[in-house]
Amino acid sequence: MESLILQLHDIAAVKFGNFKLKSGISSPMYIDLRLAVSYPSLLRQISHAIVATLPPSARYDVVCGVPYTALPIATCFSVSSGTPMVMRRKEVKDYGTLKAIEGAFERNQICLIIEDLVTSGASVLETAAPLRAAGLEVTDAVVMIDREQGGRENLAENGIKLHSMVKLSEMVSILKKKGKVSTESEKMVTKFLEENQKIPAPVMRAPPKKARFRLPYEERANMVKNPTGKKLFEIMAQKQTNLCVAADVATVAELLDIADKVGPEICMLKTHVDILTDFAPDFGSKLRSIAEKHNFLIFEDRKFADIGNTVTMQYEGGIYHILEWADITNAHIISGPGIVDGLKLKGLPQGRGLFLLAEMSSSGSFAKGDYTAAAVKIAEENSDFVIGFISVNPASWHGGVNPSFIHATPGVQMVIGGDALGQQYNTPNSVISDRGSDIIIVGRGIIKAANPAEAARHYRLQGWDAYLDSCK
Ligand code: 5BU
Repeated sequence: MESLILQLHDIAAVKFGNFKLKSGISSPMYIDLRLAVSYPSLLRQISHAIVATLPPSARYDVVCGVPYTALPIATCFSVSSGTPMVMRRKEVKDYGTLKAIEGAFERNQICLIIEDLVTSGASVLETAAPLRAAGLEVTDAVVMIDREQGGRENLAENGIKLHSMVKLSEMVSILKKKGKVSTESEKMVTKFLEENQKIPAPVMRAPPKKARFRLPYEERANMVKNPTGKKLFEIMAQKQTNLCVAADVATVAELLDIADKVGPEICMLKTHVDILTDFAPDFGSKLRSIAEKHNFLIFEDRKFADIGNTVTMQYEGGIYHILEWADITNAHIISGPGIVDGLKLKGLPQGRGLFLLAEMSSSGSFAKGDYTAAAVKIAEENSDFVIGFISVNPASWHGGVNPSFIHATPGVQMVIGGDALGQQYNTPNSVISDRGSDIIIVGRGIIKAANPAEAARHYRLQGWDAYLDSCK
């Protein structure tokens, strides 16, 4: 132990002076164990010392280091003790697997947390929360240095027993004994420890809400005021589909062909009418007759974004007359709630519905946080017309989701990935089951498939299975 502490002092991982800590308080001593990564033999000694610190009664199946400083220490411990390791992501990615904990483990296994230094215990608790949310049990944490500032007590209150290799006061006396610290510095550290005995316990973050136990679509149909929203839920339940195909093709003939082929599998067909090279005034009636034949709704992904007065004209007029043939359209809220008032003025008398863009699937989208919350507020205030949202991870929204709104999510393919222009893909299961959405919107995954009808069937089955699973 003495030799380890002296080595830490030699590499300047332990310093005396006047330092400002993360918590804001000034400390006469600073410990930076990140430096240890550059000294393999020291790292090895640390990991051995940690094993020796644990009482023989300590039980654990896996080990997890608190990122980042304790990661190499935990790795070293794992390798030398043969204990499997898991890793906690500091920031859970918006996309991809959305795993907070990486590695192979099973529910109810016990995870030992390894940390370099404990002050209030906040970092250990930040790591314990996602481990516990992932189903692991956390009962013990082992730390190299206990700063004796309430960490032990705070962790005990959260059911974690702290084992420390050395206490800060012991460390200082060892260094004093070896002539590495002046009497004055030692006194300052003692005084500091007396004055800062307890840093308040951090509030433990609740585990992320799982988008489980969703109400069946048919029950939610009864909660919707808007007739189109209600109809959409009913179609989904009747046809057992939560699939919307994005028919991004260049000509009317191709669009009508796709609509007819995938029609039996879908609840909604999404169009971008302004990409058709040969739009003609009878487009709407032709598409509507296919929609009636197969019982699906038409969603024109127009993404209105202007002021209320302008969007009334864009919705009803121009060459496309979207209002005439699209059951549903959508709008950004960038211009404020007036856009919904404008669209509602035209759409509501015809029983049309509106999705608000609360989030987008593209990388770097600005539609998040307060913006998403503002979309929810506008939707709540206009629930006679707004039927739901374009969203990507409603399960992560603060305050949960209102089951009377429908969530539709683009950026769906059978494998996680993206395209060269920022689109990001998740799987049907992750969109419905993990992210709590209701409808998967699939474009190229289906329309570029050799057999779009068959591809649509696969997507429908996957989306539907995920829905059934999340109702359990
Ligand atoms: P894809 O081929 O599956 O990537 O097509 C996705 C479709 O969804 C495409 O029509 C986009 O315009 C649309 N989309 C999207 O990808 N992301 C969004 O956030 C919104 C719409 Br809103």
